[in-house]
Amino acid sequence: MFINDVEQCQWIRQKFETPGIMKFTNEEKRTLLARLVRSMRFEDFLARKWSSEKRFGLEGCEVMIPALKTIIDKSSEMGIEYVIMGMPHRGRLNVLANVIRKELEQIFCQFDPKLEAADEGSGDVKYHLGMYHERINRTTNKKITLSLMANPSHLEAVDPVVQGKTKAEQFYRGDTAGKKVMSILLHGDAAFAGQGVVYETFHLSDLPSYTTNGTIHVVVNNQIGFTTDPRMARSSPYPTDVARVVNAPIFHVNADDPEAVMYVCNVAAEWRNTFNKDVVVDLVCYRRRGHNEMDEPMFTQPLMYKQIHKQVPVLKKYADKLIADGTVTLQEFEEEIAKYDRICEEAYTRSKDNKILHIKHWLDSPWPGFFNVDGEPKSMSCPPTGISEDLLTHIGNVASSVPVKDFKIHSGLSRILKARLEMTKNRVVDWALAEYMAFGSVLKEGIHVRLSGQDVERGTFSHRHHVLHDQEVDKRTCVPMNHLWEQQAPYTVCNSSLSEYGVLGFELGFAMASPNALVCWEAQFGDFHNTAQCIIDQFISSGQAKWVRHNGIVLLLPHGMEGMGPEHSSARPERFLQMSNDDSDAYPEFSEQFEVSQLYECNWIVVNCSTPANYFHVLRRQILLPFRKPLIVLTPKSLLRHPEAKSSFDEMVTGTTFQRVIPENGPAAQAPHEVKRVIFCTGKVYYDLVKERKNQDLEKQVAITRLEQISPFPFDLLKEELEKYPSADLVWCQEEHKNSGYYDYVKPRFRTIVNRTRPIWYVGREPAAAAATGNKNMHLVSLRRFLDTAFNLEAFEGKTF
Ligand SMILES: Cc1ncc(C[n+]2csc(CCOP(=O)(O)OP(=O)(O)O)c2C)c(N)n1
Ligand SMILES: [Mg+2]
Repeated sequence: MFINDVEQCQWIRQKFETPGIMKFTNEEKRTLLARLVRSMRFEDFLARKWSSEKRFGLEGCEVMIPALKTIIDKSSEMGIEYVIMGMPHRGRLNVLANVIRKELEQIFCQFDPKLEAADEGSGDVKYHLGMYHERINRTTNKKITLSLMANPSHLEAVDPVVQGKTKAEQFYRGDTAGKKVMSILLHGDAAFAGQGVVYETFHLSDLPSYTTNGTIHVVVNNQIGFTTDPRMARSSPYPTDVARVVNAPIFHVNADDPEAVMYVCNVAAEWRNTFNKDVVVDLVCYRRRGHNEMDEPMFTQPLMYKQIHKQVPVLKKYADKLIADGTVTLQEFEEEIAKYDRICEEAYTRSKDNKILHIKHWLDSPWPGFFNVDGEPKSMSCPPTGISEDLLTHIGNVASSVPVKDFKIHSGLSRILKARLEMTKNRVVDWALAEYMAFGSVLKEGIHVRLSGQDVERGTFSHRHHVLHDQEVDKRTCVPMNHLWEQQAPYTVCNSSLSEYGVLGFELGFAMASPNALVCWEAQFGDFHNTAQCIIDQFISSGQAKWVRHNGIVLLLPHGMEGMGPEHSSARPERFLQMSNDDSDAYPEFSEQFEVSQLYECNWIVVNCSTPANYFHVLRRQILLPFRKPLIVLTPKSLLRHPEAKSSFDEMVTGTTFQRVIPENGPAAQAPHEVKRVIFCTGKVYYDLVKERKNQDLEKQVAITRLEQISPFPFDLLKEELEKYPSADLVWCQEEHKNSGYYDYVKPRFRTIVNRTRPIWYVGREPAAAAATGNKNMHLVSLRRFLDTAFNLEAFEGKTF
């Protein structure tokens, strides 16, 4: 890499070019040997006891354990108190045992097929689980906290999650320069060079609201192998070059030379803790076995593996050297081995008593005080989400002002702020102001709010303007949200780099650190979230089921068919709904706390609010709930400025709350027996339907009921609605194409409520391959067509279902 800082170049030169600089005391060499003994004998022990189980052993790179321990020792010496780690499968159990120091019996018992899970959820394989541990670092005698993040199989996906959590831990400690909290990321060589999220994650390291002030990366590089013969230079079928990936110094070191590894790791830790920049340690090694222990590498790399099998293990080589130069005796070495083998045997015996697995013991982020002692929510209710009129007015006034002196804003923005003031006086809000009030009110309650994504400070649709820019002083900015009260939690609003995978992973990690934060990620358009699909599938949808940890991240996904083309129209609600875990066919029992218990059971919440007030409430509910669930919000575009899409303070004041369903409340609701049709819908199409109903003078015949929380499905409220209109047609109307949107999700659930006695007719666009047309005219024609059907009261006559 190119370093354009003379001081840093000199620093590196001095560390590597000073003759004789690599010196260790006998004590240090003995510690290194003992660490190698543990690393090697741990793998041997597992191989002996469970010869046919996958464990993704370290054989060939046993030096990784002393390498990590050296990095942690040095960092602890330089002031680090908390290390957050992310890593793939290779050597993970060894890291848990010998770096994090998870009790060995807890690891061994995981190999028992009869082990029963005590927690809810589906669990995960042993080499994916996380860990959190506070201990005393034996070298420095200082307290150190180590956390290894749970991860999916998807290589490198955990990287941005680790960085987000690290950033959060730094933020909550006021550790702005990263002097106390640090992350370490481990990589395989193929994954490091092959997965774009590695690059996306590196790219975050220079952005102020995303930097973790330097990360130490360790690559287990078993590609290059021990041979210089290029025909045999790869022990894996994925040709890559580690050096091409990053803009950070890379220290390549021979993994067969433990002292060189120890030296380089010390330098890397010093580098990170001196310059607060990323650094890569490339452990160039070989892999003694196949990809996992069941693989036969001789199938595909016969000559190379013949050579590998001739290699003397690093432990033996290093022990021979220390014995030869008199640093240890053979007897001391053998005793060290016998001692560790005994520790493993004893733990193995104890592990047999463990018949129950508590995934809760494998949490990477404890949330002290949030749950009760049994890890359950402290209540099963949610307080109403409305707030006092005074608060609404105060927040509205600050949102309309420039709270610092001599600050000149753009005249266009002055108009926007004036309009906000006017709304506040008139006791109404639009979308942007409702969001302001939700964020502002939770800040008052000590909840940190973080909003991240591309161009979120201004808002993609230029509606938000949370950061004001002085028109006369370069780079002078002001965030009025941080001027609401003297005592308030901080508000972070930050434009991200152009990344979805990396940034969404980062925010998810941020949200993991504490339940007392409202962490929101906004996509530029909802369509783009699919570049972050792995984070959505592997962490957000299924994270709690696999790893127990709740997460309250909010995804704001601009969505709506407005003739803006196939990639600016759809947040693909159908995909979120398809992954929702509520049962379409089970008729639920309606208890008093149905709303909250349903939320507690679900894997995430999907909403599409039709009013600013409801958006305000759902954001506040997210924090007032006694547990955390991811919240997916389909957010509007044209409704941001729609004259009808406004809410009165009356819908937000104390006593009001989030409405999962907004029932028809016009003339049709006054005489429900005369209603011919009930149209159920969600989101923006409501406004088109209401307008059309008025035009056709059908306000008595057609009721329109809005579904605001789509999943979990509000069976209870919809049942009431359905029973109210016994002789009406039931219609689901959506603007999305039939194979997208909500229809496939809502249809079987409506049918469950009516016990399959009445049909729920579909009105909307035909099925289509692309999410929307790129032709405005075609868009309008299809809109006209489905609105006609929606109000044609004979449309379904005689049709069977
Ligand atoms: C995103 C993703 N793609 C593919 C895989 C399947 N896979 C598992 S391990 C592996 C090879 C990894 O090689 P490397 O990163 O060098 O690690 P090593 O096993 O050599 O330590 C692959 C392709 C995966 N787990 N994740
Ligand atoms: Mg590899």
